[in-house]
Amino acid sequence: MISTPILWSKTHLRFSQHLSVSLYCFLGFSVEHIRVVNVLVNMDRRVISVATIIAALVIIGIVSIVLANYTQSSQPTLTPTPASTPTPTPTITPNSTINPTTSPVATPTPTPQPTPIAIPTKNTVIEYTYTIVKIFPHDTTAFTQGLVYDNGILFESTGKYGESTLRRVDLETGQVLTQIKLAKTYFAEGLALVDDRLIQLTWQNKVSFIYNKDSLAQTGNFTINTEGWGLTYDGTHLIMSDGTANICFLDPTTYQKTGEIVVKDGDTAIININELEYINGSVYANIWLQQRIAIIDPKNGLVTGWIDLDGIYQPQNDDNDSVLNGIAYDKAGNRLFITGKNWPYIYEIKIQPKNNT
Ligand SMILES: [Ca+2]
Repeated sequence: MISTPILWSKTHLRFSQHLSVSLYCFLGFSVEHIRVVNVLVNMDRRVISVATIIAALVIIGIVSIVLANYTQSSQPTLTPTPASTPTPTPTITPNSTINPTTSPVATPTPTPQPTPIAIPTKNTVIEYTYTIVKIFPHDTTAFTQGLVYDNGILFESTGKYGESTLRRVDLETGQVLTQIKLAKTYFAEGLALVDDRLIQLTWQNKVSFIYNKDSLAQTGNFTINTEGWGLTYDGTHLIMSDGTANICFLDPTTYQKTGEIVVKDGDTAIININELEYINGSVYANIWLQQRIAIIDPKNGLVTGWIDLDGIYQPQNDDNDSVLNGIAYDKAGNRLFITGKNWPYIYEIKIQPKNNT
């Protein structure tokens, strides 16, 4: 008969043995080691108890470690986030618009177009046409060689030997208000107004006459070295043509030549420059026997435009001398007048580039 304490001890011993074996198997010990343990267990109950306690503590520790690992492994794995690649910042063009009410559909950005590079031309010449604003009467006996407007009055120089005159004409009625006749030996040409002086050229007489603009009384004369064709005044200089492509500048007081330009359309010299009118920085010039007016830059002589007046008036008698000649400008009223030799009309015209019509 086995006493209770002994039975407990044996039971406890077997439990401890199994526990130790399981523990050491778990820990990976060899069977040889298990036998050693059994030997140790059989040695002493106190050693067995201590071993049991150590085994229990070890099991608790292992279980704790396993549980801890399990808990850790059950946590979401924090995958290192790869370094974010810089996202290109969308470029906001100045013209792009943001509409918060619409879906963010990318608006095509207009492709910038290369700015056309203006290639300066050597000489830009504008072709003008005209419209008639008003028609005024004109004396058909007036062989117009010079025309100037001043405060409602047209001053006119007429040519031909034996017929040359200087006259004051009422623009509206065409009535000749005052007139002087030149000697038969003079062929009158261009005319300009400098303050209260009228300057009248002669064709081949190498002389110019000076008059009071109100009385038309001659107050003087001066010599010119070329033929006289057209004349105008820009406020600083008298500007004179001589039938060639040359235009010269004269001092308006001494009448001495101060400069000269050659009228060219591109590389082509324009000869037969006839009656002149200075208008807002340009010199407008009739070209003898042509139905057009040249617009000339007085700084360099280059033609900047042509006014095509073809068809504005056709002489009835096929008189080849009755050609376009005579330009006057009303600066205050911005009115441009043109006429011709022995024409029955003076035309107030407006000009505009042909490509705008
Ligand atoms: Ca004129």
